[in-house]
Amino acid sequence: MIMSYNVLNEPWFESPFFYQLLRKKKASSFLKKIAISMHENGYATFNLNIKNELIDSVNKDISDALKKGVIKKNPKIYHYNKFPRIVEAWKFSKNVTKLALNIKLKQILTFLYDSRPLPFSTINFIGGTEQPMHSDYIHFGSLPHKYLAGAWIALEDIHEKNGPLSVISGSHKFPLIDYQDLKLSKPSDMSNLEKNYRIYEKFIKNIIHVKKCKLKKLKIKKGEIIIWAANLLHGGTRMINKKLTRKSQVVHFHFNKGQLFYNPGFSDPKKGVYVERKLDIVRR
Ligand SMILES: O=C(O)CCC(=O)C(=O)O
Ligand SMILES: [Fe+2]
Repeated sequence: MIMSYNVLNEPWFESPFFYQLLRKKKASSFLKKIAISMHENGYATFNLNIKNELIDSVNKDISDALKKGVIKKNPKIYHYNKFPRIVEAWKFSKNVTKLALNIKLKQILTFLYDSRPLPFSTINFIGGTEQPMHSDYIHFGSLPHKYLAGAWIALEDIHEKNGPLSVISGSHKFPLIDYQDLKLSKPSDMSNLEKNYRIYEKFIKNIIHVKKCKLKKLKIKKGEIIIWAANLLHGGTRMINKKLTRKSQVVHFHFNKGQLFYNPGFSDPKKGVYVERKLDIVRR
């Protein structure tokens, strides 16, 4: 636990001075386009020409592990349907690791955060999550703030019926919310954390309602990638056809500029109380 740590030094693409900063950057138009999308919308989608064979190998590794029953899952409270959320598959699959450590993705994130990306939490999905809208910042905090990104890779074509990821463009600029803002006290166990998290989810739902936010479904093709900024609201839409699959892999990244990574579920940032998260960084 670390007390009274307070620095405001956010990633440059989140800065109000973004366009001035961008002008000074030497980078390809591809990188600049992604930075503009991250600044304006809080997410970007692109194609890095990931080999089809690699994706098929990831799918096979996950399906084999499921058959053997050797997988580790997210806690129950984050499951909203029968489909498992398989965490840390990189520990048994070289292909999951290879995908998570994609060099071009690393270059993009390094440019955006001006810092070395630290890939630390992989989740492999078989079906759509149907997870309500949320910001990953309620799960993973950093100091300085907002050194967090998500990268979501489609392992098959994503379309209307298999539960695409949806985002609220621009919501990364909404104020950071923690449990204390909602007047919730520190949970003593998972069941209390669940109570808090459900209240958080309702709060986000209300925000979306009163602000009349529009959800955008991102129907991307196999091999394409979505990245999102720390505070972007996103979630899994309904799987209209429950018989389908929606294979995808998420990697969360913190960055080397972060001096402390914390678990907001058990922290009280405004009082300077942070429960540190030791990163289990994806490595070969
Ligand atoms: O894939 C989804 O539907 C949601 C995943 C997600 O929110 C996450 O991994 O942060
Ligand atoms: Fe998320």
